[in-house]
Amino acid sequence: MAEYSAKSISVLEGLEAVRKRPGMYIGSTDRRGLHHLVWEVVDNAVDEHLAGHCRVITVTVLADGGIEVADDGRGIPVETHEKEKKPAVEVVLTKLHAGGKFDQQAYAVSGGLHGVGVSVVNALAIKTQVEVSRDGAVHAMQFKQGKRTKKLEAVKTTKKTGTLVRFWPDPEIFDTLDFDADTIRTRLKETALLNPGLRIDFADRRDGSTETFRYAHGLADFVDDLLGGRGALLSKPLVVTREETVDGRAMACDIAVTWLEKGHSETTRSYVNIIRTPDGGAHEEGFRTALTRTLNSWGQDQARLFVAKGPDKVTGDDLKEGMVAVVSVKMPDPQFEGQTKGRLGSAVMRTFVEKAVREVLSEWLEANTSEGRKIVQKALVAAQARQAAKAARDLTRRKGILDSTSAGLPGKLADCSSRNPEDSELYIVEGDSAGGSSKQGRDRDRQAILPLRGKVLNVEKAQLRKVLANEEIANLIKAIGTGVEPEFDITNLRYHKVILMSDADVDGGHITTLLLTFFYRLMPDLLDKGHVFLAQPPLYELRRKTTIEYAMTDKERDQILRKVFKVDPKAPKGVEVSRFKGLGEMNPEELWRTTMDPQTRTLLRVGIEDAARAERTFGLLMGNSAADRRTWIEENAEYADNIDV
Ligand code: 0RA
Repeated sequence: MAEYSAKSISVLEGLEAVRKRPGMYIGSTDRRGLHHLVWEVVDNAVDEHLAGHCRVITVTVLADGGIEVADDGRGIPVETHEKEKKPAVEVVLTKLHAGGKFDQQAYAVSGGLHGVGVSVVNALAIKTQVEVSRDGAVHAMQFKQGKRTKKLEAVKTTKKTGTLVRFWPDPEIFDTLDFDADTIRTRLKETALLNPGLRIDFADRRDGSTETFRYAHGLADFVDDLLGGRGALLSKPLVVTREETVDGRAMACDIAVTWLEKGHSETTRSYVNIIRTPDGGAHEEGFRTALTRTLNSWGQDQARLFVAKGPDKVTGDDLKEGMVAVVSVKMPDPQFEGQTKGRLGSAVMRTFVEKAVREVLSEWLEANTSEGRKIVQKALVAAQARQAAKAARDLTRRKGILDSTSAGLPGKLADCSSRNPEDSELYIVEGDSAGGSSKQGRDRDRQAILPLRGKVLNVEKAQLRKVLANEEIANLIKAIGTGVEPEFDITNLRYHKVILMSDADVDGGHITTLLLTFFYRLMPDLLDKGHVFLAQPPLYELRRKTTIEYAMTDKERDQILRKVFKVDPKAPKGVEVSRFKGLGEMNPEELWRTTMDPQTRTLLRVGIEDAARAERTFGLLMGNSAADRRTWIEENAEYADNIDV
């Protein structure tokens, strides 16, 4: 970086313009604008850090509502400015756009609102005090509404260097003078996360609180922070760092990325010269392109483990699911685009980031094969779900299900007489014979039955999207009434309890898994709001004379034999132990008594996490001779709320 002196500071215009139209310089005069003043001064100090001269920045909200920002940088130059015949620091504080001249090889934060400079803060403050430690002394001066009230004066000696700016926003300008500690804290934390090694101390004298932000690992720490305790797919984030001079311009990119172990929401933060780019742009595009291309071609090479052809190809959207990433780039003179200038336009950055990510990721994948597979696997599940969701949407559109005026209910639905969704239940029953006995055994007022044909739903080896394109599922969507995402509308829900009732065997397990995957993908709110349940038909009936008990598991059977019948489970004398083979075998009365009577039944409420697990199981079940439903439910029962309704 070039040496600075007073003569390299250029001069543009006066501060009257700023006071006349503050919005032009800081966006607004509300809370947001007020806080911009702080960012402006802090960003100047961060520039000193980026130039390699500042290690600690201290930000203090004073007891009287003023703000103090101190850094241990070089200090704003104090010698006389040749042209202005004033101390350089005075020029910096009183002339618009006057600042250090950064040459093309360097990058700088260039100020909070795109480089308006600390003079804007001075113009909009009722009082500003500056203390520059430099050349062996502390040099102080003071301003009012941008006008000098005390000339620069060396007030004491010091060996240190640095700049301290203390200001009180002008009540004539701002709608509010109330600095929000949380807003400042969040911003300072973000600044520290983006500048590994930089320490930022924050103090709020109004309540005496203090905090220090310092992150040694930079963006990896940032990603951890964004995870907020949620489990990550990778043992540690993938990190890409590169600095290079391209056509004489210094470019840098720092990226950290991981994925949520569970969950689909995407969090990507991107920055250019520490300025947030909420609308992304060239740097994000380069990152995504490299990610998609590299992972796809690597996945295909991996002994065709991830068959990436045709519709199963991983797209950028699939990789976005559950992604948590921070993309921070630096370059001189970045071009911003869009209405709010929130998008990076500079195309050189796309190429630069793409190349860096491609090279680093390729190498990383060679060394971290199993981690790489996890990423591709997750994206493939997303790809499949995306295709399934599209198929289901196309289907429901075609059949006019989402059109609330064509309210035709499926013929197979045996509806309840109640029209109040709150006390209505829908039993989704596998198989015609179980459908028959549940229709007879139910409480007709409140319980509706929708039989689904097991045969049609034999999901083995079938793709989710094919399963969803079938008539039975269309009936299900009609019966529930809400439509599917993205048109899903919970206010049209026809039953507050949607209960899946299927056999405790492999087929039953498949159907349950399929239905939960379906709900998870296309009606997630239904799960989130706790409307989905699993019925729990018993496995055993235990009978002695008029005493009848039911057991859900082998363990429960033995417990009941011991505690209720007081017999040895190994030789249950006088007790008839019979095993239910399937729902279809129970007569209507038995089905009511064991599984449907709200007084005695057990329902498992399925949470969104259980369904997420079902979705993963669904992948495993495809083409696999799978685990039996009971094992599956036993595993899931730990997580599902075991509630008696
Ligand atoms: C102009 C030139 C130099 C530093 C600064 C401004 C500067 C400004 C601020 C604002 C807050 N803290 C600051 N620290 C430094 C370069 C000085 C040199 O070459 O020694």
